[in-house]
Amino acid sequence: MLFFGAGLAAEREFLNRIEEDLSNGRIDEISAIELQLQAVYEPQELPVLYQQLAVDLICDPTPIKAKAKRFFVQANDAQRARLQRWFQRPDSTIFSETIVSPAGYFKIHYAKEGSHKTDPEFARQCAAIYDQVYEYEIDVLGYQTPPSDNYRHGPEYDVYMRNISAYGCTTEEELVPGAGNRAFNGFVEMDNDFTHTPTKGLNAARVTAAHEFFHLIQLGYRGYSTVNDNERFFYEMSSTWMEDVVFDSINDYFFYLNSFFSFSHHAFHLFNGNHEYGSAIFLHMLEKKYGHLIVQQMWQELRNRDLFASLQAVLQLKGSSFNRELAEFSVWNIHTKNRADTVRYYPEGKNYPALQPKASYELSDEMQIDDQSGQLQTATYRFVTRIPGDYTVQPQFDEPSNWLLTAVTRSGTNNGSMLINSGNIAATLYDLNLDDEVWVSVINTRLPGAIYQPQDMPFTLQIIPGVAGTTIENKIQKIYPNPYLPAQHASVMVEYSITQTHDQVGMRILSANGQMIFQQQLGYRTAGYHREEWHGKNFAGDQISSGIYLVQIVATEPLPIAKIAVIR
Ligand SMILES: [Ca+2]
Ligand SMILES: [Ca+2]
Ligand SMILES: [Zn+2]
Repeated sequence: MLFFGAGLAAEREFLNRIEEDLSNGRIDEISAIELQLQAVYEPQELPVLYQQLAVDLICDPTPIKAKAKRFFVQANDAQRARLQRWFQRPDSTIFSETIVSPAGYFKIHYAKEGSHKTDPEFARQCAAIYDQVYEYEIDVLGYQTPPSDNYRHGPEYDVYMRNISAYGCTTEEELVPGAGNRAFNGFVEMDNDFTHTPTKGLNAARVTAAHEFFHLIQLGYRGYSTVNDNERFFYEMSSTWMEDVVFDSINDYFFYLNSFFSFSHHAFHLFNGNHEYGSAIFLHMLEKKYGHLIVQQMWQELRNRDLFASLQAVLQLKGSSFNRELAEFSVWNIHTKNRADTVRYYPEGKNYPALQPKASYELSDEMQIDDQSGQLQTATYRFVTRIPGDYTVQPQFDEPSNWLLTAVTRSGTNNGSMLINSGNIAATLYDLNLDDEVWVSVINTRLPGAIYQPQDMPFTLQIIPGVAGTTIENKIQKIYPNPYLPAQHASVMVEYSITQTHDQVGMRILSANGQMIFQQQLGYRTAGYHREEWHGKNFAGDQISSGIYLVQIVATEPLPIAKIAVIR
């Protein structure tokens, strides 16, 4: 059997075959999970059909185990028994040797002989590495210590050095009582020699320790079995980010970036064994803009909210929003390799691959792009100017408040200017010279549901030479449902358009006689179309009574008032 490094994304024979068999109904979800865990732990036991394939390096089966937990309930007895064995600690008669780390935080378990055999000196060095990681993530960065494992094999956190076709894995064990019923404890396994990983030896052990110990920390905030399929990527995104925070010079995460920058239209939350690691650069972007504590704040929020609500809550406190950062992410991702700007964008961006656009075009004449995108997908197009002059990019979206558009113009060594619009507002590109480059990204900001199921929505981009105006008003476009029946409707949606970008847009609800009963600061909103949610409650958090209410959006200037009827 052949093992390929994670950097060779084209060689995803094994995972691709599983995906294919799953979509054809040849195997079910539970079998797919079993096959992936088998590939990590006992590849020799795989069915012959799969053994013949080049089995990919599954970097970390932690999220596969998270998915397995969700399927426990619907598995039959035999399946459940087979899945359950991946959640048990390794056999201590095999992993019989132990070393307690110098600072006493960890106990390393390893085998003296057999297929899991570990060099005792390597195990000793790993023990010291785990202490170093603990001191950085807990003492320097300030994360809360992972919950105790209730003295299993002593008070230390347990790390098992095991021959696996992965870097490492963190397994969720027991619910910690009294922590909102979401915190868990667990244990860590990691490879016994790191000869098959792109980064080898002690450096691989270092990034793995930083990554897996951060998974243990995460479980203390929110166990991975309590999130849905579309939130699980964040565990990998943040653990991969953490590798580079603790060990800046190792850069194992570079190996995931080839795939990330080749498939730039993949959804932000895509979980395919590669993308969720590459997307760690989203957190490197946020770290550079707001400091490293922003990631910790997100984990704190995750104790009480779902993922996207947590991201939104934290970014709103910074005067930003998840949508805005998603739009800026598309701009940062253009500035890598030869286009890198380490002052304004990624500090290590010179080492990142160049983004592959979804398509490339020449700017000369009027043209139209018809395309489509699913939830949280970004479509990036590259244009090269053949006839100098001004150009207008006119987007057409059916639901304008679900879309953002960014445009970056670059000429020669000039990094150019960036523009973020939302909805059907035209982007005007002034004064392009011969061979100037323009990058336009179209971002679908609709949030996904609980299950990965992209629904493509069509859109068009018209490129028109010259400066074309778009007429847009300061106006509340639509309030729905109207009338609003609190017994039936969870909330009210307010759709509006604004002609200018504003740092602090607000929403007010007034009674029919003009008394303000509710107000919310919404933060930064771009010129264009937006949609806000109101839960039908007043300042005190009580449901309001029946009657006519006035809705007001305040941007650079107050928008004309719109009415809503509430019927209880
Ligand atoms: Ca223990
Ligand atoms: Ca680095
Ligand atoms: Zn992981």
